[in-house]
Amino acid sequence: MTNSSTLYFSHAITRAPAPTVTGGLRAIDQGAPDPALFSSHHSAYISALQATGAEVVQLPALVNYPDSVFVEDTALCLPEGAIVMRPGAPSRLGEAVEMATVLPQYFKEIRYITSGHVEGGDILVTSKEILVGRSARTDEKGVAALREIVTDWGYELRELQTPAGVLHFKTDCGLLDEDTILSTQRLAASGCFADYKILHVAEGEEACANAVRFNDIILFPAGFPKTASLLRDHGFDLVEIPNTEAAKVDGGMSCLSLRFTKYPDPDPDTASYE
Ligand code: CIR
Repeated sequence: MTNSSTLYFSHAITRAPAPTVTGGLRAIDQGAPDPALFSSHHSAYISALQATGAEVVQLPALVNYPDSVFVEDTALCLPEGAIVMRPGAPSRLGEAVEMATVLPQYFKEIRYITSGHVEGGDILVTSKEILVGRSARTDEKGVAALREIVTDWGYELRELQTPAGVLHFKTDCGLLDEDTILSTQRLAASGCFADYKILHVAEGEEACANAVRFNDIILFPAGFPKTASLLRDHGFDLVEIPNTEAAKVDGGMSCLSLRFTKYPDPDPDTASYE
C-alpha cells in the first residue's frame, strides 16, 4: 500500500442517520427517505469501509439535525490536522459544533473556519492541490478563511465554481486515483480538471459522479451500470452501495464519511500508514 493521504486512510467517521432525516434539505422533493432503509444502506456503506481494514467510528444519530448523517460537510481532514467547517445551510451549523467535540481524539491540531461559510462537499483534495468550489453553501469569505489555514500547512488551494444549480462541487466529481477524476460533462467542460485524467460519467448517470476512493476500493452508488462498467474496464475495484434514500436528500457516497489517517506519531511528516 502506498502512503498517499488522498487515497489511503486508516479511519473513517460516520454518523447514524436520524429518524428526522425525513426532513433533510433537498433541492427537489422526490419524497422523504425511509429511515429504516436508509439505515440498512448506511450499514452496507460502513461494512465496505471496514472491509478495507479501516477503523470506522460510528457516531450516534443527532435527532435535532436531520442532515447530520452527511458528516463530510462538517470538517476537512488532512494529515496536518482537522478543520471544522462552517456550513452555509443555517440548519447544519450545529452539526459542525458537534463534530468539533469528536475530532480532538483523532487529530493533534484542530482549526476552525470562523468567517464566511464552507461545506466539506465543496472540497476535493488531490495529491497536487485542494480544489474548492464556490456554491450556494460555500462563499468567498469562507474560501479565504480556508485558504489561510491550508496555505499555512503548505497546500495550494484552487478556487473554482460549482455549476449553477448543483449542491456541492463533489456532487459532480470524485477522485479515483492520484491523477484521475470521475466527473460529469457539465463540470469538466469548465476546464477545471485540465491537469488530470478525466473519466466522464455516462450520459443520464450524472448522479453517480460523487464516487469515493477509499483504500483499494471505489465506493460507488448502485444503479449506474454504464459508468460502473467504464470504471471496471479501467481497472477500478467498485463496491456498489444502495443510495436511493440518501439521494432523496441530495446525499451521495462522499457525504457519508470523513476519511483520514490517524498517525500514531504526533508528527505527520514522519508518520506512515502501511
Ligand atoms: C444538504 O442539503 O445539506 C443535505 N441534504 C445533503 C448534503 C450532502 N453532502 C455532500 O454532498 N457532501
